[in-house]
Amino acid sequence: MSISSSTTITKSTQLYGSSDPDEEIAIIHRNADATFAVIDVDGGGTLSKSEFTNHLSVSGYNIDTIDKIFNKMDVNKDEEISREEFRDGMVMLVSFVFLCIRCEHFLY
Ligand SMILES: [Ca+2]
Ligand SMILES: [Ca+2]
Repeated sequence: MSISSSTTITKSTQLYGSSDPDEEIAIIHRNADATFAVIDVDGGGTLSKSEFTNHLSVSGYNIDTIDKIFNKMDVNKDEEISREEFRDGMVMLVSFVFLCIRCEHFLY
């Protein structure tokens, strides 16, 4: 777990009704692991670009967006997303979405 992602979570409040940021991250990691297992069709323990693309295109994302998400998550640029990379990516994503929801509350 990187320091920056735990800091982001601490600033946002109570994502899943828990007041403990570590618990929230643990919940995100559990959800990430479950999603990871679904995407990892060959069970190899990493997500290839085709596994990732197949999963997200079914969810309605276009190829450009999928490419950008993949490249963001693939921190070490080995063209595969490891479980750790996926977990960090999900923490980033959930924090980002949550901040957007707060922005909307702020704006309207
Ligand atoms: Ca795989
Ligand atoms: Ca990687």
